[in-house]
Amino acid sequence: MDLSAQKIAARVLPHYAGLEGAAVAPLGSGLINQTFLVSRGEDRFVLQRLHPIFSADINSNINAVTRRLAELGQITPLLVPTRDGRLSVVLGDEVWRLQTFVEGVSFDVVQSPGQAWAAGDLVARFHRALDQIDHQFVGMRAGVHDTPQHLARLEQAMAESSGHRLHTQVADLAHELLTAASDLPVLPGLPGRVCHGDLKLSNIVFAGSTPPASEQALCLIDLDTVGPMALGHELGDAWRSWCNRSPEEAEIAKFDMEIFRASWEGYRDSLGRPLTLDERRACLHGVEWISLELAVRFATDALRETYFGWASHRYPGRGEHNLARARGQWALHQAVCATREERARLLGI
Ligand code: GN1
Ligand code: MG
Repeated sequence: MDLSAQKIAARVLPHYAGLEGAAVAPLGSGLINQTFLVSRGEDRFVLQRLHPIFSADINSNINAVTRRLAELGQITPLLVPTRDGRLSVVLGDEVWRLQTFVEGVSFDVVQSPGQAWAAGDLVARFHRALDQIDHQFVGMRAGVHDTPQHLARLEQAMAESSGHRLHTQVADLAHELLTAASDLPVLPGLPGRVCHGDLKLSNIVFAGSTPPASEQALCLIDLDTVGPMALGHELGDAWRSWCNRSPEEAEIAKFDMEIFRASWEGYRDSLGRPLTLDERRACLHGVEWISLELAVRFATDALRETYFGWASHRYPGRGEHNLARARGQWALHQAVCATREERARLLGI
Protein backbone atom coordinates (compact mmCIF):
# COMPACT_ATOMS: atom_id res chain seq x y z
CA MET A 1 0.00 0.00 0.00
CA ASP A 2 1.52 3.37 -0.94
CA LEU A 3 1.71 6.22 1.53
CA SER A 4 -1.33 8.16 0.30
CA ALA A 5 -3.47 5.02 0.29
CA GLN A 6 -2.36 4.28 3.86
CA LYS A 7 -3.30 7.78 4.94
CA ILE A 8 -6.70 7.42 3.32
CA ALA A 9 -7.29 4.13 5.02
CA ALA A 10 -6.48 5.67 8.39
CA ARG A 11 -8.72 8.72 7.96
CA VAL A 12 -11.71 7.51 5.95
CA LEU A 13 -12.22 3.81 6.53
CA PRO A 14 -12.96 4.05 10.30
CA HIS A 15 -16.21 5.77 9.29
CA TYR A 16 -17.41 2.47 7.79
CA ALA A 17 -18.22 -0.72 9.67
CA GLY A 18 -16.13 -3.82 9.07
CA LEU A 19 -13.25 -2.33 7.10
CA GLU A 20 -10.52 -2.49 9.74
CA GLY A 21 -7.25 -3.55 8.14
CA ALA A 22 -8.61 -3.35 4.57
CA ALA A 23 -6.13 -2.86 1.71
CA VAL A 24 -6.47 0.30 -0.42
CA ALA A 25 -5.10 0.65 -3.97
CA PRO A 26 -5.62 3.18 -6.80
CA LEU A 27 -8.24 2.12 -9.37
CA GLY A 28 -9.46 3.10 -12.85
CA SER A 29 -8.79 5.83 -15.35
CA GLY A 30 -11.34 8.57 -14.49
CA LEU A 31 -10.20 12.14 -15.08
CA ILE A 32 -12.13 13.79 -12.27
CA ASN A 33 -12.56 11.88 -8.99
CA GLN A 34 -9.80 10.01 -7.13
CA THR A 35 -10.72 6.33 -7.05
CA PHE A 36 -9.44 3.44 -4.92
CA LEU A 37 -10.22 -0.25 -4.58
CA VAL A 38 -10.75 -1.32 -0.98
CA SER A 39 -10.35 -5.04 -0.29
CA ARG A 40 -10.88 -6.99 2.88
CA GLY A 41 -10.90 -10.74 2.50
CA GLU A 42 -13.38 -11.58 -0.26
CA ASP A 43 -15.16 -8.22 0.04
CA ARG A 44 -14.33 -5.40 -2.34
CA PHE A 45 -15.54 -1.81 -2.50
CA VAL A 46 -14.82 1.34 -4.49
CA LEU A 47 -13.79 4.37 -2.44
CA GLN A 48 -13.80 7.79 -4.10
CA ARG A 49 -12.82 11.27 -3.14
CA LEU A 50 -15.10 13.59 -5.09
CA HIS A 51 -13.67 16.36 -7.22
CA PRO A 52 -14.54 19.75 -5.66
CA ILE A 53 -17.00 20.48 -8.52
CA PHE A 54 -19.32 17.94 -6.90
CA SER A 55 -21.11 18.55 -3.60
CA ALA A 56 -21.87 15.78 -1.11
CA ASP A 57 -25.56 16.24 -2.04
CA ILE A 58 -25.19 14.45 -5.37
CA ASN A 59 -24.90 11.18 -3.49
CA SER A 60 -28.64 11.36 -2.83
CA ASN A 61 -29.15 11.29 -6.64
CA ILE A 62 -26.88 8.27 -6.94
CA ASN A 63 -28.69 6.57 -4.08
CA ALA A 64 -32.14 7.09 -5.62
CA VAL A 65 -31.02 5.97 -9.08
CA THR A 66 -29.08 2.89 -8.00
CA ARG A 67 -31.84 1.72 -5.64
CA ARG A 68 -34.36 2.01 -8.45
CA LEU A 69 -32.09 0.01 -10.77
CA ALA A 70 -31.60 -2.65 -8.09
CA GLU A 71 -35.37 -2.83 -7.44
CA LEU A 72 -35.84 -3.59 -11.12
CA GLY A 73 -33.26 -6.36 -10.96
CA GLN A 74 -30.49 -4.50 -12.82
CA ILE A 75 -26.86 -4.83 -11.78
CA THR A 76 -25.52 -1.62 -10.24
CA PRO A 77 -23.02 -0.39 -7.70
CA LEU A 78 -24.77 0.70 -4.49
CA LEU A 79 -23.68 3.31 -1.96
CA VAL A 80 -22.48 1.89 1.35
CA PRO A 81 -23.73 3.98 4.28
CA THR A 82 -21.32 5.16 6.95
CA ARG A 83 -21.58 3.90 10.54
CA ASP A 84 -23.96 6.78 11.25
CA GLY A 85 -26.11 6.15 8.18
CA ARG A 86 -24.77 8.90 5.89
CA LEU A 87 -24.11 8.57 2.17
CA SER A 88 -20.66 10.15 2.38
CA VAL A 89 -17.88 11.15 4.74
CA VAL A 90 -17.09 14.86 4.83
CA LEU A 91 -13.62 15.70 6.19
CA GLY A 92 -13.09 19.45 6.00
CA ASP A 93 -13.38 20.26 2.30
CA GLU A 94 -13.03 16.61 1.27
CA VAL A 95 -16.02 14.43 0.37
CA TRP A 96 -15.52 10.65 0.32
CA ARG A 97 -17.96 7.88 -0.52
CA LEU A 98 -17.91 4.11 -0.65
CA GLN A 99 -19.74 1.92 -3.14
CA THR A 100 -20.06 -1.79 -3.74
CA PHE A 101 -17.69 -3.15 -6.39
CA VAL A 102 -19.09 -4.74 -9.54
CA GLU A 103 -16.65 -7.32 -10.86
CA GLY A 104 -15.93 -6.78 -14.54
CA VAL A 105 -13.81 -5.02 -17.13
CA SER A 106 -13.91 -1.50 -18.62
CA PHE A 107 -12.44 -0.42 -21.94
CA ASP A 108 -11.05 2.91 -23.15
CA VAL A 109 -11.52 1.96 -26.81
CA VAL A 110 -14.40 -0.12 -28.15
CA GLN A 111 -13.55 -3.71 -29.07
CA SER A 112 -16.29 -4.85 -31.46
CA PRO A 113 -19.73 -4.01 -32.90
CA GLY A 114 -21.19 -6.61 -30.52
CA GLN A 115 -19.78 -4.64 -27.60
CA ALA A 116 -21.25 -1.43 -29.03
CA TRP A 117 -24.67 -3.08 -29.40
CA ALA A 118 -24.50 -4.17 -25.77
CA ALA A 119 -23.56 -0.65 -24.66
CA GLY A 120 -26.56 0.83 -26.53
CA ASP A 121 -28.88 -1.83 -25.09
CA LEU A 122 -27.62 -1.17 -21.54
CA VAL A 123 -28.16 2.58 -21.82
CA ALA A 124 -31.71 2.03 -23.17
CA ARG A 125 -32.49 -0.23 -20.21
CA PHE A 126 -31.02 2.37 -17.85
CA HIS A 127 -33.16 5.12 -19.42
CA ARG A 128 -36.31 2.99 -19.27
CA ALA A 129 -35.71 2.14 -15.64
CA LEU A 130 -35.40 5.81 -14.73
CA ASP A 131 -38.29 7.14 -16.80
CA GLN A 132 -40.73 7.09 -13.90
CA ILE A 133 -38.31 7.79 -11.03
CA ASP A 134 -39.72 9.97 -8.28
CA HIS A 135 -36.69 11.94 -7.10
CA GLN A 136 -35.79 15.61 -6.90
CA PHE A 137 -32.27 15.76 -8.38
CA VAL A 138 -29.99 18.09 -6.44
CA GLY A 139 -26.52 19.61 -6.89
CA MET A 140 -26.65 19.38 -10.70
CA ARG A 141 -23.82 21.16 -12.49
CA ALA A 142 -25.53 24.03 -14.28
CA GLY A 143 -24.51 24.62 -17.89
CA VAL A 144 -22.57 21.39 -18.25
CA HIS A 145 -23.46 21.25 -21.96
CA ASP A 146 -23.88 24.97 -22.52
CA THR A 147 -21.51 25.02 -25.49
CA PRO A 148 -21.61 28.82 -26.00
CA GLN A 149 -20.52 29.20 -22.36
CA HIS A 150 -17.64 26.74 -22.89
CA LEU A 151 -16.61 28.71 -26.00
CA ALA A 152 -16.73 31.97 -24.03
CA ARG A 153 -14.51 30.40 -21.33
CA LEU A 154 -11.97 29.38 -23.96
CA GLU A 155 -11.85 32.93 -25.31
CA GLN A 156 -11.48 34.25 -21.77
CA ALA A 157 -8.68 31.78 -21.01
CA MET A 158 -6.85 32.91 -24.15
CA ALA A 159 -7.22 36.56 -23.20
CA GLU A 160 -5.94 35.89 -19.68
CA SER A 161 -2.93 33.74 -20.50
CA SER A 162 -1.10 35.38 -23.38
CA GLY A 163 2.24 34.41 -21.82
CA HIS A 164 1.39 30.69 -21.52
CA ARG A 165 3.90 28.34 -23.21
CA LEU A 166 1.07 26.77 -25.28
CA HIS A 167 -0.77 29.97 -26.12
CA THR A 168 0.01 30.05 -29.86
CA GLN A 169 -0.86 26.39 -30.36
CA VAL A 170 -4.11 26.70 -28.41
CA ALA A 171 -5.00 29.91 -30.26
CA ASP A 172 -4.58 28.21 -33.66
CA LEU A 173 -6.87 25.40 -32.56
CA ALA A 174 -9.34 27.75 -30.85
CA HIS A 175 -9.78 29.68 -34.08
CA GLU A 176 -10.87 26.49 -35.84
CA LEU A 177 -13.16 25.46 -32.97
CA LEU A 178 -14.93 28.82 -32.86
CA THR A 179 -15.46 28.81 -36.62
CA ALA A 180 -16.80 25.24 -36.55
CA ALA A 181 -19.27 26.13 -33.77
CA SER A 182 -20.75 28.94 -35.80
CA ASP A 183 -21.37 26.53 -38.72
CA LEU A 184 -23.13 23.71 -36.78
CA PRO A 185 -26.92 23.20 -37.01
CA VAL A 186 -28.74 24.18 -33.80
CA LEU A 187 -30.02 21.26 -31.69
CA PRO A 188 -33.80 20.88 -31.37
CA GLY A 189 -34.91 21.93 -27.88
CA LEU A 190 -35.93 18.79 -26.01
CA PRO A 191 -37.23 18.45 -22.46
CA GLY A 192 -34.69 16.96 -20.03
CA ARG A 193 -34.98 13.27 -19.17
CA VAL A 194 -33.07 11.34 -16.53
CA CYS A 195 -29.70 10.57 -18.06
CA HIS A 196 -26.35 9.15 -16.95
CA GLY A 197 -24.58 12.33 -18.05
CA ASP A 198 -21.11 10.95 -18.80
CA LEU A 199 -21.44 7.86 -21.00
CA LYS A 200 -17.84 7.46 -22.10
CA LEU A 201 -16.97 3.84 -22.75
CA SER A 202 -14.82 3.46 -19.65
CA ASN A 203 -17.91 4.18 -17.53
CA ILE A 204 -19.46 0.88 -18.63
CA VAL A 205 -18.57 -2.40 -16.92
CA PHE A 206 -18.51 -5.47 -19.17
CA ALA A 207 -18.50 -9.07 -17.97
CA GLY A 208 -14.98 -9.90 -19.19
CA SER A 209 -12.08 -8.97 -21.45
CA THR A 210 -12.74 -11.28 -24.41
CA PRO A 211 -15.90 -12.32 -26.34
CA PRO A 212 -18.55 -13.29 -25.44
CA ALA A 213 -18.07 -11.69 -21.99
CA SER A 214 -16.68 -8.46 -23.49
CA GLU A 215 -19.98 -8.15 -25.38
CA GLN A 216 -22.07 -8.42 -22.24
CA ALA A 217 -22.59 -4.99 -20.63
CA LEU A 218 -23.26 -5.32 -16.90
CA CYS A 219 -23.77 -1.82 -15.59
CA LEU A 220 -22.93 1.88 -15.71
CA ILE A 221 -20.55 3.38 -13.18
CA ASP A 222 -19.43 6.97 -12.45
CA LEU A 223 -22.92 8.20 -11.63
CA ASP A 224 -22.05 11.70 -10.36
CA THR A 225 -23.77 13.35 -13.27
CA VAL A 226 -27.10 11.42 -13.24
CA GLY A 227 -30.08 13.71 -13.63
CA PRO A 228 -32.23 15.50 -16.18
CA MET A 229 -30.43 16.23 -19.44
CA ALA A 230 -31.28 16.37 -23.16
CA LEU A 231 -31.08 13.05 -24.99
CA GLY A 232 -28.91 14.50 -27.79
CA HIS A 233 -26.24 15.43 -25.25
CA GLU A 234 -26.45 12.06 -23.53
CA LEU A 235 -26.09 9.95 -26.67
CA GLY A 236 -23.82 12.49 -28.35
CA ASP A 237 -21.37 12.08 -25.48
CA ALA A 238 -21.69 8.29 -25.73
CA TRP A 239 -21.01 8.18 -29.46
CA ARG A 240 -18.07 10.59 -29.40
CA SER A 241 -16.45 8.08 -27.07
CA TRP A 242 -17.75 4.71 -28.25
CA CYS A 243 -17.29 5.32 -32.02
CA ASN A 244 -13.76 6.72 -31.77
CA ARG A 245 -11.41 3.84 -32.57
CA SER A 246 -8.48 5.90 -31.22
CA PRO A 247 -7.83 6.77 -27.56
CA GLU A 248 -9.24 10.12 -26.43
CA GLU A 249 -5.83 11.84 -26.61
CA ALA A 250 -4.69 10.43 -29.98
CA GLU A 251 -4.38 13.32 -32.41
CA ILE A 252 -5.76 11.21 -35.27
CA ALA A 253 -9.30 10.01 -34.71
CA LYS A 254 -11.57 7.65 -36.63
CA PHE A 255 -15.36 7.71 -36.26
CA ASP A 256 -16.43 4.12 -36.88
CA MET A 257 -19.81 3.86 -38.59
CA GLU A 258 -20.12 0.15 -37.91
CA ILE A 259 -19.88 0.89 -34.18
CA PHE A 260 -22.35 3.75 -34.55
CA ARG A 261 -24.85 1.51 -36.34
CA ALA A 262 -24.56 -1.31 -33.82
CA SER A 263 -24.90 0.93 -30.76
CA TRP A 264 -27.81 2.86 -32.26
CA GLU A 265 -29.61 -0.41 -33.01
CA GLY A 266 -28.94 -1.66 -29.48
CA TYR A 267 -30.41 1.53 -28.03
CA ARG A 268 -33.36 1.77 -30.45
CA ASP A 269 -34.38 -1.88 -30.10
CA SER A 270 -34.33 -1.87 -26.29
CA LEU A 271 -35.87 1.52 -25.48
CA GLY A 272 -39.41 0.22 -25.72
CA ARG A 273 -40.74 3.22 -27.64
CA PRO A 274 -39.87 4.88 -30.94
CA LEU A 275 -37.84 8.09 -30.77
CA THR A 276 -39.52 11.22 -32.13
CA LEU A 277 -38.10 12.99 -35.17
CA ASP A 278 -36.79 15.80 -32.94
CA GLU A 279 -35.05 13.25 -30.69
CA ARG A 280 -33.43 11.61 -33.70
CA ARG A 281 -32.36 15.01 -35.03
CA ALA A 282 -30.87 15.79 -31.63
CA CYS A 283 -29.00 12.48 -31.83
CA LEU A 284 -27.72 13.36 -35.31
CA HIS A 285 -26.20 16.68 -34.28
CA GLY A 286 -25.61 15.95 -30.58
CA VAL A 287 -22.45 13.95 -31.29
CA GLU A 288 -21.17 16.77 -33.52
CA TRP A 289 -21.74 19.32 -30.75
CA ILE A 290 -20.32 17.19 -27.93
CA SER A 291 -17.07 16.32 -29.74
CA LEU A 292 -16.59 20.01 -30.47
CA GLU A 293 -17.53 21.04 -26.94
CA LEU A 294 -15.10 18.56 -25.40
CA ALA A 295 -12.34 19.85 -27.69
CA VAL A 296 -13.15 23.33 -26.35
CA ARG A 297 -13.10 22.14 -22.72
CA PHE A 298 -9.74 20.40 -23.18
CA ALA A 299 -8.29 23.42 -25.03
CA THR A 300 -9.37 25.69 -22.17
CA ASP A 301 -7.67 23.41 -19.66
CA ALA A 302 -4.53 23.31 -21.83
CA LEU A 303 -4.14 26.95 -20.76
CA ARG A 304 -5.73 26.90 -17.31
CA GLU A 305 -4.26 23.55 -16.22
CA THR A 306 -6.71 23.15 -13.37
CA TYR A 307 -9.44 20.65 -14.24
CA PHE A 308 -8.75 17.36 -16.02
CA GLY A 309 -6.41 14.77 -14.58
CA TRP A 310 -3.28 14.02 -16.62
CA ALA A 311 -0.49 11.46 -16.97
CA SER A 312 2.82 12.88 -15.75
CA HIS A 313 4.77 9.86 -17.06
CA ARG A 314 3.61 10.52 -20.65
CA TYR A 315 3.36 14.32 -20.97
CA PRO A 316 5.62 17.15 -19.79
CA GLY A 317 2.66 19.02 -18.28
CA ARG A 318 -1.09 19.07 -17.78
CA GLY A 319 -1.35 21.63 -20.56
CA GLU A 320 0.40 19.38 -23.11
CA HIS A 321 -1.82 16.41 -22.24
CA ASN A 322 -4.96 18.50 -22.56
CA LEU A 323 -3.78 20.03 -25.83
CA ALA A 324 -3.33 16.50 -27.25
CA ARG A 325 -6.85 15.62 -26.07
CA ALA A 326 -8.26 18.82 -27.57
CA ARG A 327 -6.63 18.05 -30.91
CA GLY A 328 -7.94 14.49 -30.70
CA GLN A 329 -11.51 15.69 -30.15
CA TRP A 330 -11.15 18.27 -32.92
CA ALA A 331 -10.01 15.55 -35.34
CA LEU A 332 -12.93 13.43 -34.15
CA HIS A 333 -15.39 16.27 -34.63
CA GLN A 334 -14.33 16.64 -38.25
CA ALA A 335 -14.58 12.89 -38.79
CA VAL A 336 -18.05 12.88 -37.19
CA CYS A 337 -19.32 15.69 -39.41
CA ALA A 338 -18.10 13.84 -42.51
CA THR A 339 -20.53 11.00 -41.66
CA ARG A 340 -23.62 13.20 -41.19
CA GLU A 341 -25.55 11.90 -44.21
CA GLU A 342 -24.87 8.29 -43.42
CA ARG A 343 -25.88 8.75 -39.77
CA ALA A 344 -29.04 10.58 -40.81
CA ARG A 345 -30.01 7.60 -42.96
CA LEU A 346 -29.47 5.16 -40.11
CA LEU A 347 -31.45 7.38 -37.74
CA GLY A 348 -34.32 7.45 -40.25
CA ILE A 349 -34.13 11.19 -40.91
C1 GN1 B 1 -14.62 13.45 -17.39
O1 GN1 B 1 -15.11 11.61 -14.79
P1 GN1 B 1 -14.76 11.09 -16.13
O2 GN1 B 1 -13.28 10.93 -16.36
O3 GN1 B 1 -15.55 9.85 -16.46
C2 GN1 B 1 -15.65 14.58 -17.51
C3 GN1 B 1 -16.53 14.36 -18.74
C4 GN1 B 1 -15.66 14.28 -19.97
C5 GN1 B 1 -14.62 13.19 -19.77
C6 GN1 B 1 -13.63 13.15 -20.90
C7 GN1 B 1 -17.57 15.70 -14.50
O4 GN1 B 1 -15.28 12.22 -17.17
O5 GN1 B 1 -17.45 15.43 -18.88
O6 GN1 B 1 -16.46 13.98 -21.10
O7 GN1 B 1 -13.86 13.40 -18.56
N1 GN1 B 1 -16.48 14.64 -16.33
C8 GN1 B 1 -16.74 15.80 -15.73
O8 GN1 B 1 -12.83 12.01 -20.79
O9 GN1 B 1 -16.33 16.89 -16.14
MG1 MG C 1 -15.16 7.74 -15.04
